[in-house]
Amino acid sequence: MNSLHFPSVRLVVALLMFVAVQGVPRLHAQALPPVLFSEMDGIHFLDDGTAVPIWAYGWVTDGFITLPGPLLTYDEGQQVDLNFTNPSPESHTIHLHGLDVDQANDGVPTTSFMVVTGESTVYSFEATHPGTFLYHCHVTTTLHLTMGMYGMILVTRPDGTLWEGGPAYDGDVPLLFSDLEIATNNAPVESFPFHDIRPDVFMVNGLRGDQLEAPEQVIGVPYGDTLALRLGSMAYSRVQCVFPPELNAVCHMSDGRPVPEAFVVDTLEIFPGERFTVLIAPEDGWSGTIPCAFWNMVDPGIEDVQELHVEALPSSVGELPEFDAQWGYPNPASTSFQLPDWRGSEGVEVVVWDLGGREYFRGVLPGGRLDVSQWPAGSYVAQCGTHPRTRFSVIR
Ligand SMILES: [Cu+2]
Repeated sequence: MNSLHFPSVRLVVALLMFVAVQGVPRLHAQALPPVLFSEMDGIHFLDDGTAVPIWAYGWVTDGFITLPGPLLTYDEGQQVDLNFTNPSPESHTIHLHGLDVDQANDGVPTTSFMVVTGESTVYSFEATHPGTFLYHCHVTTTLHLTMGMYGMILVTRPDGTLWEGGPAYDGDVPLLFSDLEIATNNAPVESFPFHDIRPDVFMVNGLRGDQLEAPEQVIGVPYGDTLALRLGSMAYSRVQCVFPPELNAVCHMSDGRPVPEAFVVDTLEIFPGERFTVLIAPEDGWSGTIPCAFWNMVDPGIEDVQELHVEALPSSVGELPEFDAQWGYPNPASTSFQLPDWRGSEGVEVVVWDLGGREYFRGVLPGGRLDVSQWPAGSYVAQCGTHPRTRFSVIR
């Protein structure tokens, strides 16, 4: 036996004793700031299994890119440093569409800068206004957009209102419309004028058809709850959504600002780059769909219809314990729920109550992330140590 390769029995015993005394060393004790990256070698699978080449954004910690890119969420008033690195073969930017940022941080190449291959940057801005926004690459824009370089940004308020003094609601539902032309993605050779792109795949959050019926895609609404549909379009099409009257849909915001007067909406037209915030408070027990038609912008006509599925959740019998706010994300949650990042909350016990005030969970959570994948649908209230109580919903 070669002692260089096999540690002595004494050393192994010493190591085991060390582990027994010290416990397993904690990994990832320090969270690094999240970094977005861009790549040009991704694949987006359609519902029928077709593999479409994409250029897109992803989190460095995930190691892969997605269409659409990750949802970026900020609190109103937050000073944001958006880290971006570009290891891909061409230059890209992040244009913060609709956000009030200064010219240097706007991601428009001609007026600020491009992030060339191998370079990194930080886009700094203050999230001054709550609302629904978008981001996308602004290099050879039509091409880089149709290849998949876009995502949604939500700026929300910890107190669960749409804006200061605005209506209260119970959860956000990001809905990003987009489309692509398979032939272009298969052979991305040059810049296209807008009218040369004729999309043949029409998506909501990168999905279509039956994919939108998957449990985690269905918009679950507990009785009595109000959800904020965050509708934004990166499509080349004009999107037209029809809200059944049972949803009691009211449009409150457009392009990241409150509309002068909220209006009941039955048909909503969303042009490329536009965003709307629509509150829905479905009638008890109502389940159904919101059909969204994609209209060709060049030769007027409907190309495709995708349906958003809304499902009533079980009746809210009983009462929730008192809560202070609705912080944390995503809300509603289906797989996991991230509690707010309270300073000093690491290692502190978390208690969760269900409807009726029964204690449903108690424990210490690394990183403050609750695994709710096996929890029944419904509303919950969580408290971490002596921090304020936060309410959230689980959907199935
Ligand atoms: Cu780009």
